Amino acid sequence: MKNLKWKLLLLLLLAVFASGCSGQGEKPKDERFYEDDVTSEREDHIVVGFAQIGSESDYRIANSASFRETFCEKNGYYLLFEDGQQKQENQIKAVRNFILQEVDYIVLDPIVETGWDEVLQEAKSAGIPVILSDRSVTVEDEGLYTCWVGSDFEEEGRMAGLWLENYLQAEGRDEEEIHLVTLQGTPGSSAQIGRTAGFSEILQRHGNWNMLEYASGDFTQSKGQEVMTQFLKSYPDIDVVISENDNMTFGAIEAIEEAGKTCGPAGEIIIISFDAASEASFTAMKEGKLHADVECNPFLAPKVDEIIKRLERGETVEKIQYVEEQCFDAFMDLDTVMEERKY
Ligand code: GZL
Ligand code: ZN
Repeated sequence: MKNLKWKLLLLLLLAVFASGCSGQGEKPKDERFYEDDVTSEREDHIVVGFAQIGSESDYRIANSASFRETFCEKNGYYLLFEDGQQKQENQIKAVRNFILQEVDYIVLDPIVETGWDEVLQEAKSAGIPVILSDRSVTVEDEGLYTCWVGSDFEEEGRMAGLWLENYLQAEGRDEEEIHLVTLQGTPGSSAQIGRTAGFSEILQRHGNWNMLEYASGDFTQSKGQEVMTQFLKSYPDIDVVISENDNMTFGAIEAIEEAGKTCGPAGEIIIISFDAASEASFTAMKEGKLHADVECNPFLAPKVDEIIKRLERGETVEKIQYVEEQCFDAFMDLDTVMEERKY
């Protein structure tokens, strides 16, 4: 019996040395790059956790691609990318996960403006800087985030209103009673709040502009089509549709055509959109189905990259950093515009 015991012990010792798992041994390479284990990345990468909203629109797809392209290994980054699937609680969970993993920076694109104080306080207590990208937050203490880089949504709304003002003047319709409806984006999101407020500033200047109704299409094509169908049933005379993003616009165009009506410069209903973040929106303008599209620049990652590099050098950064944007319309040389842009 005794002999057997010695033999078993010997076998066990051999097994331990053979596998080299004395506990201190180097982890096999593939395990080192396991998604959730970023500690091994710390030495030579800036570890960034990005809590993205979802994939609800062409803008969002372009915005996510911008982050994946910019925050790559050759740029000195290790990116943890979490898709919130359009739910705030998923984004909050993602931020808590980044804190647990002790990332160097958290980038957050907050789906709505409120409900972030607690989790941003946790990030601050963990000493992790938070950079807001695209949409912004309303919090008690502005010190809970380092800075926000994105669009001036109110300016976007004003640009849409001014474009309509000029167009109606040019058409000799500046005294006519104009009936408008608005497809709003996700209620409470910075883009929805800003675009509605900015357009409303111009709306107030025209007693003959009658806004029949605001309703949310949640920035998606299907909801946009559903709401536009409802609008067409409720109002026999719609002169203008303000649609707070292109995907809702594509849905609205379908609904208008299904109702046997037409829109765009070639049609009877004026339609103005936001984003201009995909080829489809420029095609809609070239086909005469869409009058104007206020750009919402999705390529924010290079700006966030520049901010992080400046913070790494110990520099301070401005609290708010707007990206450049313009209003495109069907009457421009859109072929040239598209050549100059990324699509
Ligand atoms: C605006 C962005 C909005 C886009 C929509 O910066 O947050 O969210 O306008 C997207 O297309 O869904
Ligand atoms: Zn009318």
